[in-house]
Amino acid sequence: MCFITRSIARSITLKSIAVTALLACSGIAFSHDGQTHPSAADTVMGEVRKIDTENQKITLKHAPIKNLDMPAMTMVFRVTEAKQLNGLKPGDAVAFTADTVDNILTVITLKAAAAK
Ligand SMILES: [Cu+2]
Repeated sequence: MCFITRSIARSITLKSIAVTALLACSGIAFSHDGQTHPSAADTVMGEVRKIDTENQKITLKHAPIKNLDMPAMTMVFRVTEAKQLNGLKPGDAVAFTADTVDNILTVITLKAAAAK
């Protein structure tokens, strides 16, 4: 959409129209804050390795995380709420979404999944 608007703007000699069109484009571009937001489509399969309820942390062996551009690995994530860890134990299969929150890799949604 932006591309077409810019092409039209370039072909029009009236500068004000071109500027208006470019501003409209910027508005569209900046309406997104540039951060990645996990959606249901970004759900990642993982296996619980360690639970640290006190520090709201979980160690997960996870499949590639597309929205974070991260390959499969085992790593520690923060959870947004300690209660997300309720009922989980090492060895459990989980389905989760993760994102960077305040520069910390954080599990956003987390639920037990059927074992593979
Ligand atoms: Cu990782």
